[in-house]
Amino acid sequence: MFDTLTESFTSAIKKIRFHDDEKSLIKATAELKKALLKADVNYKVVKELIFDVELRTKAKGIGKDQFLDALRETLYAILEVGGKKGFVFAPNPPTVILMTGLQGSGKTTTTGKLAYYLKQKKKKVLVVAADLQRLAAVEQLRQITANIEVELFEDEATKNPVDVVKAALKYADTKLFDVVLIDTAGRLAIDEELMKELHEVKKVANPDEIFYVADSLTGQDSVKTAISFKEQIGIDGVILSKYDGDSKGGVALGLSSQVQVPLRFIGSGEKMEDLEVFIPERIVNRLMGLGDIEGLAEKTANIIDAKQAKEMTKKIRKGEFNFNDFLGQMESMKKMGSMKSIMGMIPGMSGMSNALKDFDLENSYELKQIKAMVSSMTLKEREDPELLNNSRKERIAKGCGLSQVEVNRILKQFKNAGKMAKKFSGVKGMKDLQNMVNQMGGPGGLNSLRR
Ligand SMILES: Nc1nc2c(ncn2[C@@H]2O[C@H](COP(=O)(O)OP(=O)(O)O)[C@@H](O)[C@H]2O)c(=O)[nH]1
Ligand SMILES: [Mg+2]
Repeated sequence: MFDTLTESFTSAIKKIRFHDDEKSLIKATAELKKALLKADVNYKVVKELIFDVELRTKAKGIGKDQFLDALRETLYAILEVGGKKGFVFAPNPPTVILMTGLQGSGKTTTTGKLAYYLKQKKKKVLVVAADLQRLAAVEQLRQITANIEVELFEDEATKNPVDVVKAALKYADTKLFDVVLIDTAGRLAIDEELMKELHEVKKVANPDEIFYVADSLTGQDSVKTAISFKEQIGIDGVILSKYDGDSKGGVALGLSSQVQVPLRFIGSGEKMEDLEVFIPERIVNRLMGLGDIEGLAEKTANIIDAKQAKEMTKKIRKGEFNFNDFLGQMESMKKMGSMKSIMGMIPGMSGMSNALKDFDLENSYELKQIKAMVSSMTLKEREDPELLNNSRKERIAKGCGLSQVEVNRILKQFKNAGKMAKKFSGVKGMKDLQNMVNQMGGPGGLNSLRR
C-alpha cells in the first residue's frame, strides 16, 4: 500500500540537490509536482500543495531541511481535515455505523473487514443485513460473518430494510453489543430511489456515523460520488476500497481535502484482514519514507497477542531470543500477510519492499530448512542455542538431512537476526535501522534474501 506514492515522494526528495537559492526550490517543487501528478493526485490538490510548500519553505528560509519540514506540514494539513480518525466509539454503546456506497464499491466486504477489525479489539459486533435489493447480498454477508465468527442479524421475511434495522437495534440493545454495522443496498449510480431508501434507513438507525465506501479504482469519480453522498445524506467518514488494484494511490492523498470528510480506513484486498486505519501522521511518515512504526506494531499486535509481544520484546532486549521464539516469529509473520506490506511500514524500508515482491515466506526454502533443523534439535538446544557445539551440530545436520555447512549458515543467520532484533528493540532502533539500510546499499542489497 502507498508504494507508488511513497516511491514518487522519496524519489522526488532524493533528486533534490538543495542549495540555498530560490532556483533549487523551484526545481524541487517541479520534481514533486511531477511525482504527484504521476500518482494521479487531483490537479487542484497538487497545485495547492505545491503553493503551500513553497510558501512554507520560504518562510523558514530555503534549504533541504526546511523544504522537508514544509512538505511534511503541508501533507499533514491536506490529510487532516478535522473530524475523527480510525474507528471512534460512541459514548454510549452500541456505536451504530451505517455503511453506504454505490453497488460493487465494496460495502459488504468492508463491513466484514470492519467487523473483523473490531473483533480483534475484543468488541462485540453485530452486522445487519439491510441490503435487501439483491437476493445474493444476504447470503454474501452470511458467508462473511460466519467466516469471521461475528453475529449477523437478518430477516428473510421482509423486503423492507427499515424493519430489519429497527429489529436489529432492539436486539443489539438487549444483547449489549458494542458496535452495530449496517450494510445497506447500493445502486450503480446515485438515483432518487436509493437516496430515499437511505434516508429512511438513516432515520430509524440514527447512526453515530455514516461511512461512505469509495472504490479507489474509479479514481476521481469516487471523489465526486463521495461529495454527492455527503451533500445528499451526509457522511462522516470515507473508506477507500480496492487500494490494492492498479490504483496509483493519488486518490488517497487528495480525498479528505476534496470531500472535506476524513478518510478513515483503506481496504487493500479481498481478505478480511486487508483493512488499515488511516491516520494522517502515520501516512505522512510513510510517504516521506520514514516508516509507520505504530501501524506496524498494530498489525503485529493483532496477530501476536499483547502479552506474547511484551514477553518477546523483553527476551530480545536481554538477548534471550531462542529458536522456539524464532519459529514462532516466522509463523506470525506468515499470518501477517505479505512481507511487502510489512516492509513498507518499516522506516527506510519502503523502497525495499519491491525487492521482496516475490519473496514467499510460506514456501520459502529457507524457512523449510530452518524448521527441519529445529525439529532435529532437543528442547534444551532450542531454548539455548549456545549449547550447540560441533558434535551437537553434526548430530543435528544428520537428523535433518542438511549439510553441516548449511546448519552453520542458518545458525549464523539466527545469531545475526537475534543481534539485529536486540538492536532495533532499543530506543536507538530507528536510527540503527536506517544506518543498516544505507550500509546494505538500498533495495538491491537484500537480493540475497530472495533465492
Ligand atoms: N481487490 C479488492 N477487492 C475488493 C476489495 N473490497 C471489495 N472487493 C471486491 O469487490 C467486489 C464487490 O464487493 P462488495 O463488498 O460485494 O461490494 P458492495 O456491492 O458495495 O457490497 C467483490 O468481489 C469484493 O471481493 C478490496 O479492497 N480489494
Ligand atoms: Mg453489498
